[in-house]
Amino acid sequence: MMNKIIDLRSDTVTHPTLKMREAMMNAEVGDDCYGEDPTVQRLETLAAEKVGKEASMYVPTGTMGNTTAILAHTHAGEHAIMDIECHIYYYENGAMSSVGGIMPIVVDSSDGCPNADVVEPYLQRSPTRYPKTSLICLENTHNRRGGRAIGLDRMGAICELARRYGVSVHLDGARIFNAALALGVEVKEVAAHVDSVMFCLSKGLCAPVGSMLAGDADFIQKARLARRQLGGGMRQSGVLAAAGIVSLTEMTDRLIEDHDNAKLLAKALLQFDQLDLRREDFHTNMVFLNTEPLGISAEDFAERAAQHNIRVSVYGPTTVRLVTNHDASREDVLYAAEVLVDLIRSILNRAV
Ligand code: TLP
Repeated sequence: MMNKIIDLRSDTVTHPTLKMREAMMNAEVGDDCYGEDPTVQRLETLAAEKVGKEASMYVPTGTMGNTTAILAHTHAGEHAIMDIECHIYYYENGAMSSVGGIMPIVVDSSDGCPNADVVEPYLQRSPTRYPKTSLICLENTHNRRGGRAIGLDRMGAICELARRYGVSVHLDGARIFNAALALGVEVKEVAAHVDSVMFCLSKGLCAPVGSMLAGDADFIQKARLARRQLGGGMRQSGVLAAAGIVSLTEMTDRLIEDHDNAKLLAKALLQFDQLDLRREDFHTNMVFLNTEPLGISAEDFAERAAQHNIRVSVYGPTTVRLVTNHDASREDVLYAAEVLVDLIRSILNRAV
């Protein structure tokens, strides 16, 4: 058994690279609440350029980025429409409601991008008799939909509808660089039709901390007030932003390795017809596995994998998620695949 623990729970487990640590040590800093941190300013300019927006703001987490966006786009008592499996609804502890007074309308769509014909009736409702719907939230790549990269045609359709009704669109693009890579387009194109986009530096891009929220200058001004309300105004945050600059300048192209490794992992698992996996479902750096055909819970599967030093995350009673990342090399992933294949084989053999 390999001594090293191969951690495939998430790409959030990645450690900052040596270059990041050096950049952090040498970062020029100032009090960012006075607008005086040159490293944060460099990061914000660079991030805005990358996604083709006027301005951007550095936030400690993706969750805070999404919440500040919702606060800046809406008023208490309004509705926001989103996919039922999206991170904002599923994982963010109701921040939009508890902090922003926003009521989510959740819709179900197999690829995670709300369908225009399902959304339109909400936008047509009488403003005097119903709450106003002021925001649509999208997610790309879509985490709980298998790390799926949602096509630009799908995003375009919902953005066009939103524009027709004067409704804003926010994109949770935590993994927007993975999406662009999988779709074979520029990151700017993925963000082109949305009003705001949040993306994370701390996932596959390996920064220790931090996400960016981008949009037009007026929107980012409002978002800065919302960030302060949430306690997200930071001081000499250039120390952290320095790592984010390395993320954006040196780490985006390498995400292809994560995608390739996920495909290797998926390929090994595809041999089990019982698992009902489909090659076309592996878009980016995630592999989801249903443990039901194995007759065991996801919890049980994760425990057995951990006994072999492979860490996976439990995503539901019978759903396991594996995420390839910078800290698990191709060899590590091939080894993990071998272990998991053996494990699944032994479970299936015992079941007959
Ligand atoms: N996702 C984490 C967990 O919270 C599930 C993970 O391991 O994938 N949007 C999306 C699509 C995300 O996947 C995440 C984190 C976030 C937002 C929030 O980012 P952070 O953790 O920085 O608040």
